[in-house]
Amino acid sequence: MEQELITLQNQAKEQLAAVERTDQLEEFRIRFLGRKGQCSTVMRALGTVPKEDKPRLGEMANAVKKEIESWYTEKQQSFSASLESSSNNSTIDLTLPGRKPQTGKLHPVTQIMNEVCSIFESLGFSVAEGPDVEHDHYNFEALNIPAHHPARDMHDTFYVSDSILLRTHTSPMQARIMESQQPPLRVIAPGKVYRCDSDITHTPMFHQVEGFLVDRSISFADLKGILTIFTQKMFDKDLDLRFRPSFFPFTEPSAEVDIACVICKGKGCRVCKHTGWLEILGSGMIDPEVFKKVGYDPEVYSGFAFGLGIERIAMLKYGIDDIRLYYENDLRFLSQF
Ligand code: 2U9
Repeated sequence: MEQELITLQNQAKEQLAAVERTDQLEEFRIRFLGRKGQCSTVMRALGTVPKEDKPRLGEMANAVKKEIESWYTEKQQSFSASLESSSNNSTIDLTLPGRKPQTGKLHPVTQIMNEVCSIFESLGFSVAEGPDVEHDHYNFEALNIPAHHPARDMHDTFYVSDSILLRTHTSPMQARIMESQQPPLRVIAPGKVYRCDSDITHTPMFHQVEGFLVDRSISFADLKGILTIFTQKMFDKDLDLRFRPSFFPFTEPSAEVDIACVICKGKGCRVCKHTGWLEILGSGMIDPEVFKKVGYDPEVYSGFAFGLGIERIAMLKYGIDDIRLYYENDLRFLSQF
């Protein structure tokens, strides 16, 4: 019995030294100190030893059990201390709220561009994209912009060579389509355009959507109908709208479309320069000269065209007064949209 107690003490010491995790410590407790563990087994065996040896062996067994219990408690305390110090010293604070991952968003100009395109797509227009670097024939000549027109001046247009330039509008794409396809046609051309201009309402590169519809018997009423639906979907269905006479070389008659100021609702403010109106797009019936240049008979076909600047629409929609903010890549500005 004496030898058994010494072996039990040695085994417990050895096995506790090998314990590295709390689950192993719990297994140790059950094995040595549990109700059916080795210490209880030894205590029960005391009942079978001779009466005269009982006090001595009983005292010895109690001492071994106490020793094992104190080793176990010591190990348990060292585990909780190291757990506490690792969570105190660590750079990870498990009590902090989680960090929100930074997610990207579409640029506000792209958001408005997508919105404009999807409104026209819902009205049956298809989308065509063309080259940013254009031939002056498609950018000017085919659109009835003659050689002496001021838009052709180097102060307005970025020339790559005598006859190659950065497109100043997306209409060249439509001239290309008219040259190669027959009516009926309903097409919008979204994309980047370039003009030699820079101030709070102009950047040298900006985005446009220009569109046209050509068929038999198309009238100004069709133009008004489509552009009214577009404006109502883009802004507000109850917004007042007006068509104001204007001039473009490629349309006759031409009209600019104004909406009641989105800021002051037509009462007059700084944004609408106290007129109560904001110009949002240009439009008109396609000039018969444009039809002749692409080989359509103007006696058979008629159509309307329109154009809008995306940055301008985005500025009006979001109440931004400096266009350059869109291109400064300042996330404090961009992340608001
Ligand atoms: C073809 C014939 C005619 C497209 C049109 C406008 C009127 C227009 C401006 C709006 C603001 C450009 O971004 S902006 O400066 N555009 O006012 N654009 S009619 O006319 C066409 C298109 C294609 C074959």
